Amino acid sequence: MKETLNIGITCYPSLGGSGVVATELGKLLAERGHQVHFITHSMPFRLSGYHKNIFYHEVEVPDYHVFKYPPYDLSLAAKMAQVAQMQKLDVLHVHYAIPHAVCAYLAKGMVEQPLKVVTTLHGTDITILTHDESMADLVRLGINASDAVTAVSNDLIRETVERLHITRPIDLTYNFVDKRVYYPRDCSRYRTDFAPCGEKILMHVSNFRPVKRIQDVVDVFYRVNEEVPSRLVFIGEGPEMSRTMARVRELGLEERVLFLGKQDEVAELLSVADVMLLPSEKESFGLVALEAMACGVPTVGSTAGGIPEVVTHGETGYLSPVGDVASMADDCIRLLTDPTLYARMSENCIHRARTAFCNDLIMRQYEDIYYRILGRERRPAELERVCTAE
Ligand code: GMT
Repeated sequence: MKETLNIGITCYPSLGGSGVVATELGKLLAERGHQVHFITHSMPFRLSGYHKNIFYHEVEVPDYHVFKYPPYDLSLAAKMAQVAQMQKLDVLHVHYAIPHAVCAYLAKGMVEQPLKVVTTLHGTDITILTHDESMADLVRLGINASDAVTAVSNDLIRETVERLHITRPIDLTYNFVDKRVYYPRDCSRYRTDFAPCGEKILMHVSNFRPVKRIQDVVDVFYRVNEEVPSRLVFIGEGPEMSRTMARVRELGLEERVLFLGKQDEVAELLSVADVMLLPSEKESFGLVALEAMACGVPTVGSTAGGIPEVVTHGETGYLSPVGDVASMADDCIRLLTDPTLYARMSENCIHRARTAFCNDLIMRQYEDIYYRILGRERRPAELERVCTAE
C-alpha cells in the first residue's frame, strides 16, 4: 500500500489565520511527499509560485441570470467531488466549518470511492457564527458528519462542546510556526524608518475586526508612550480602521503611529517590534502572538480564549483581563525598562515557539489523524524529524 496520501485542502484563501495555517500545512505535507490539492475560490495568498506536489483547483461560480445569489457553496461541493474522484483523494481536509465542512459532507455523498473528511475549527466559525441558531445547526451537522474534527486550542474545544453540545471527540492541533521563516532577524533598516530617534516599538497585526479591540491597542500605547518614548506600528486593515485613526487623532498620537496596511509577508517585519499587543475580546489561538514569539518578541495582551495556551504569563509575555488597559500598559513599561527581564523573556519566546509549536510536530499530529481515520499504519520512524530549539 502506498505510504503517501492524496490530500485535498479547502480554506479561506485571503488574509486570515485559518488560511495561513491551512496553506502552510499543505506546504509541509507536500514536502513530506504527499500530493496536496488546494480547492479554493482563489489562490491562497501564501501559495504563489511553484511547489512540488502541490496543485491548485479553482472553484468557479456560475453566474446565470436565474440566480439571485451565485451558489458558491454548491460549486465548491461539486468541485470537491470532482477533484476527489479525479485525483483519488484519500482525505479532504477543510478549514472552517461554514461552509466548508458542510460542502465536504455533500461532496462525500457524491463520490464513489470512500472519502474521509477532516474539519479544523479555527474559532470565529464557533464563537461568532453559532450565535444564530440555524447556523449552529449547520455547524453541528458539519462537525458530526466529519470523520475527524480538530480545533486549534483547548479553549475552542471546550467552547464547541458547550455551545453546540458536541459529544464526539475533538483533537487538539495548535497553530504552528516554521523556524525557517520566523526567527529573530536583523531589522535595523526598519528600525530607522519606524523609530528614527531610537524609540521602543509596539506592534499590532490583525484584520481590524471589532473582536481585536483595537481601541485598547491605542489606549495601551498612549499610556506606555507617556513613560517610555515609543512608536506604534499597525499592520493590517479592516472595519475598525476609521475608528482607530479617529482615536489616534483624539489622543494626539498621529506623529507616533504608523499604519502599514495589509502586508502578505510579516515575518521580516515582526523582529522590529519590542512588544506585540493582542488585547482581543475573542481569540481561539492568536497566531500572530506565536509568530512574534518565534522572532523573540513577547506579547502583552488579554486572557481571552486560547491566548493563555500560547503566551505563558510571566514567561513569554503578560496577560490581563479583557479591557484592562492600565495593567497591559504597566506590563509593557516593565518589559521595556528592564533589559535583563526582556532578554530572558525573548529567549523563552524563541525556545517555546520552536518546541511546543514546531511545524514538524503539529504537521505530524495532522498526519497521525489522517492515518488513523484511514485505518493505516503510520510512516516508518526513521522518516521522522525531531523538534528542537536549535
Ligand atoms: O483572527 C481572525 O480574525 C482571523 C481568524 C480566521 O478565521 O482566519 O483567525 C482565527 O484562526 C486563527 C488560526 O487558527 C487563530 O490563530 C485566531 O486566533 C482565530 N481568530 C479568532 O478566534 C478571533
